[in-house]
Amino acid sequence: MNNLVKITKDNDVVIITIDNPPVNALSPGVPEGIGAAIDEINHDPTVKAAVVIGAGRTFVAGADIKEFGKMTSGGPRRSLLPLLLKIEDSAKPVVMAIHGQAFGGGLELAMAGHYRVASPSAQVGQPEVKLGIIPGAGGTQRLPRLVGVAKAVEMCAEGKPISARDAAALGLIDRLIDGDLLAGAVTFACEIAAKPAPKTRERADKQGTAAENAVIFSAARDTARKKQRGLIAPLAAIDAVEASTKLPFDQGCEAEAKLFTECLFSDQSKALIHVFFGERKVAKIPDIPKETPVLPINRVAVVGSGTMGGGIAMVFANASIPVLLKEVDEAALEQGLGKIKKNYATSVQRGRITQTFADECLHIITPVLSYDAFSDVDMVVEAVFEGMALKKAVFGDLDRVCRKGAILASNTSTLDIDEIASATSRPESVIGTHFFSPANVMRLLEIVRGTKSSKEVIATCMQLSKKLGKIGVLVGNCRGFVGNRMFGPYRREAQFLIEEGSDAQSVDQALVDFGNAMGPMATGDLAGLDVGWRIRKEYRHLEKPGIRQPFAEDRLCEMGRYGQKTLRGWYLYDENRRPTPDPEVIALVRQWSAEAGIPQRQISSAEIVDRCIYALVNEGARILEEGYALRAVDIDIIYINGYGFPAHRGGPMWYADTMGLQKVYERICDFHRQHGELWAPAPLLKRLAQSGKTFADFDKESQAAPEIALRA
Ligand code: T1G
Repeated sequence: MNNLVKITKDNDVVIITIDNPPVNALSPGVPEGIGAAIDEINHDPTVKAAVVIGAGRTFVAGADIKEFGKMTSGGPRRSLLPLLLKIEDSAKPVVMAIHGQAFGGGLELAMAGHYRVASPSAQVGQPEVKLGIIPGAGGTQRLPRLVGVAKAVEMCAEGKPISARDAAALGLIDRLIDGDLLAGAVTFACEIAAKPAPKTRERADKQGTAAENAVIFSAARDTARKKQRGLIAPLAAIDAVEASTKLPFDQGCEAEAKLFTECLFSDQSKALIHVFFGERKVAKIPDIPKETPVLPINRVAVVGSGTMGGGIAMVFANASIPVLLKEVDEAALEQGLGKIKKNYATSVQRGRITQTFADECLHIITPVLSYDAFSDVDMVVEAVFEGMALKKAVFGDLDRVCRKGAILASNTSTLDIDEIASATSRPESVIGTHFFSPANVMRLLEIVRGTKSSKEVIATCMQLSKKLGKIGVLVGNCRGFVGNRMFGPYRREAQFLIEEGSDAQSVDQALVDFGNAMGPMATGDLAGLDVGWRIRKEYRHLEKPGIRQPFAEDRLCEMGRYGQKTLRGWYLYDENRRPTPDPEVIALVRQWSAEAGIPQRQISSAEIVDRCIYALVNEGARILEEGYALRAVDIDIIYINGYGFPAHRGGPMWYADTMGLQKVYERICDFHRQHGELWAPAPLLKRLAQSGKTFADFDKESQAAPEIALRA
């Protein structure tokens, strides 16, 4: 054994404890320790059975994901298969005791055991497809033998975990243990010690018939192609499970290993592993140490019950944090509450939440028309109309009514946090918490650091974001922060392309084919074209004279075509908001472009993708250089979780790295020559490209900003 795997004895039952914090990943040394322990129990005649359990908060969360990078850059392929066979062939029965998570290699380890017991709160799953890979240690071969083909293909292709209770109902878990898991597992081990130990790989009662399985696999492939559009791993997982129904176990494992390796070396897997670690990296703020004290957030208030305010109130209620929801009058409050109730009812109807949960959430949302109860709250999130004067008035009120130390946050999507803070006597308690619509759905939360925002307030909001089920990313207080600042050039290029001869549907289709959840024109119609129009009008005075700006969308707004909310925008919408291209808009844009003397031409999908995506990359490089984002990976996580950028491409900055920065830089220089000043290459991009480096190098070489830049 080693210090990662310990052996103790409880009479004639050996307890093998895996102790590799924080999640007992199967890092080098752990499989070796388990193997040595199995050898020991088989050489000790006094041992009747063994229990394998995880120390700390969980069983085994899988293979060590950090090891994959070594394997794909020439390191040895580490296989768990021999260890799992050794366990399964052990002369002494092995009981796996699961709490927390048995994910990936953790579940594969558990299935090599002869029996499995679990705490009711435990979860089991094969989430490998979320990393762009598939189970690589017999998971696609043992799982169907335990739970049947249909459930196994769903678990391996979709990657969603199931509860221990559901696993017990399926026969994957042999007993649920309330209370002391170890004691219960030892008792169970004593009960089965004298019985023949079933080997999972020899089970055949759940394999199904060829005809039944053909229907299952065909349906699974159709679902994967629809719900996981463009992804390699889900289809590979289905192939591997199918091999389990057609090949003997050993050959099935060989087929799985081949498919696993193909996925592991794919760009998609490298991108998804980048995202996995990136979603955890963004929580690390260089100048705010982990031990920074955080403030208690037990009661909050939201000002404004519009779409955003209502959604934000739901976010807190969903996290069991009581929330006051304030409006200016009864009618507005009723409308806001009505929308919240409707949202919960829809989620219940779709089976996403239970009615009990919805009732509990609604019970802790308290509608109010005054600030009377605001003296008790620990934090307020302002979500009123996007106008500076109104926001400053609200913050002046909040400064007056809230207790000292309460956090005053604005949900503004572009306005200056420092100017908002100037309306209070407590700028150190003011911060931006920019939720993304719909707030109760989108995972991203941009946390906007004001010049005077205190480290405690920042640390509190970063920790709170995880409690709210959000991915909190700290950004600087430049106009549009990070996400929206980049979204401007992205949608600007989309509009230019339409004015130069393309059309809304072609632009949107090119980006949906690239992998985006939605195209830029449909996104504008969804959010409301008037939102951007109002901001452009507010900042018109900042536009450099002589620099070409898009005009078609402003014209549509002047015609009252705001998008879905008016059933007409770039597209026409029926009563169910289904879009169809609008020949009138196509004709109007052609006419307007001719009047503006813009030469018309056929535009390829490749150019559409390059113009829109590289506009993101170029602006992202500027933001990095100015220090308004800490790392390139922060920008990737923002775009994946807030703007529907395809995770299997890793985010805009990672995508640029995979395309090669020299090639991206040269393409941007082309656009600079063709389309002028707006395409001037970002200096950081030029430097990295010309030195053969990547944005990942920028992050690694700690060139990343030591702290978020503060507005000059
Ligand atoms: N490998 C390495 N590090 C891991 C890890 C893993 N499998 N899982 C978590 N970590 C790190 C994580 O980066 C973070 O580090 C810390 O642990 C806490 O994680 C062979 C090929 C288990 C539900 O995909 O889903 O097995 O930031 O913040 O919110 O066929 O971690 O502190 O430095 O997420 O409590 C399959 C991935 C692998 C599970 C816990 N397994 N992990 O969530 O903590 S592939 C997975 C999770 C595989 C086999 C295949 C979650 C969690 P740091 P955390 P959490």
